[in-house]
Amino acid sequence: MALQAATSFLPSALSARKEGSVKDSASFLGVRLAADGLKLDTTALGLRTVRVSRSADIRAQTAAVSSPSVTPASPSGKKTLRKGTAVITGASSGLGLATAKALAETGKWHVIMACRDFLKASRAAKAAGMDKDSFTVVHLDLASLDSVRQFVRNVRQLEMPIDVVVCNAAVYQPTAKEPSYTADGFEMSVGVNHLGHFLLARELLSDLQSSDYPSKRLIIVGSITGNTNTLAGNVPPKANLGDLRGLAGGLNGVGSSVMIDGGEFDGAKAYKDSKVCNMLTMQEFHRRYHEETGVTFASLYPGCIATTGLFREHIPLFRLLFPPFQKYITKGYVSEEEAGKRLAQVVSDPSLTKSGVYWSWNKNSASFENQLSEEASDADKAKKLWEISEKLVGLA
Ligand code: NDP
Ligand code: PMR
Repeated sequence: MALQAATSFLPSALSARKEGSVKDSASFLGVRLAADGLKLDTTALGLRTVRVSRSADIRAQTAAVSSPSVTPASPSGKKTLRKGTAVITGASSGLGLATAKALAETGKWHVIMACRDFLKASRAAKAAGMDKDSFTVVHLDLASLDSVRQFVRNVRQLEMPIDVVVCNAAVYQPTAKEPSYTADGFEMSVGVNHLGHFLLARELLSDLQSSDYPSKRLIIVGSITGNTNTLAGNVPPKANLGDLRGLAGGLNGVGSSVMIDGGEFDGAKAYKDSKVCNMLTMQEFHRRYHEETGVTFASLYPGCIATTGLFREHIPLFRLLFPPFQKYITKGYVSEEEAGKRLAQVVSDPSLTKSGVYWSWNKNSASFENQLSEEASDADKAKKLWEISEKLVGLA
């Protein structure tokens, strides 16, 4: 019955699209969708210049004691690549865990699981069958800039090279009536998903740069819902950073808005805005640092992984209907395992070394370079976002 309710709305939404109507709309679990002329895309369905900082010195020293990226020829005469080390934030569930597992299973990667709940992460890795030598859990709470800085110190003490960093963790608060805040007073979704990762990525760039691994990568997970050039990205509330006046005011609700564009609090919009920030940040990193550092910067939409903990705060009816809706109606559904393989590809596949790309996968699970929306590819906005963000996290 409930499923029927969910499925019955959709043909009208899609047929409205087919007919190119600009007025038709459909409602799903209380959400109104205006399908106004959208492209239905179910397949996509402290370093301004790189300073060699003290941290880079530490990495350089540790690199001297760590194994070189290519070990000498074995008796068979074949050179082998050393194990890569990948830091993955939010590896205690969903996409992050599936990616950690996929990488660990190859035997070619050691995963640093950067998680806020140490015990949950260790248990999750064990339950996923990950070999105990294939991962290290290091505490990271992205809702605290102090925790991010502490994480960076801790991870350096492991004396492992850092070859890939994956900014994956996220919170989504679609039902929150009031905003909640990080330890530094930022609205939670943008604070965790964007600002915490911004500081982390900036700090670890020098470590990536000093790694001797052949392909060093910084990956920031994006999403279709932040891209208004897709049907999914046009489900209200739509992402929109406006002129970033709320962000510039500190997103703290004291004398400034908690929303990036300066509007009223909306948890679902805050998440989508944060994903736009993630995709803009990846491109700004690419423009500023790709040539200089050789690091590949990438983002992706892994598919709709409708079963993950991301929807934990959504109403129960949504959690019940969302997976079948995505599986049978939009066909955008992807399992955690498949999504993990996709992100693992962006981490390690030799054919995905192009920098500045937003990856997606088609129905046959083949990767392709996708187009970002106008806002998510706006270079001026990316620059402004970068400059405001570095002030907020204490880098400028
Ligand atoms: P999950 O909720 O399963 O995973 C999110 C992870 O983030 C969890 O490990 C969670 O930790 C962690 N996390 C949350 N807050 C913090 C914090 N303050 N500090 C450190 N870690 C934190 O969701 P998904 O796997 O679905 O999401 C992973 C990524 O995929 C996100 O970036 C999301 O935007 C993206 N994505 C997801 C899609 C989907 O359909 N699910 C589609 C497109 C993109 P804990 O386990 O302790 O709660
Ligand atoms: Mg969406 C091709 C259609 C498509 C795809 C790939 C997604 C992905 N969604 C699509 C369409 C629709 N969604 C339609 C037609 C509707 C009904 C109006 C719809 C509704 C909907 C809701 C209420 N969808 C959602 C929600 C959420 O709360 C999720 C969200 O926006 O989280 C931020 C969501 C999602 N839909 C997706 C994906 C991937 C999500 C999770 C978003 C994310 O992780 O970025």
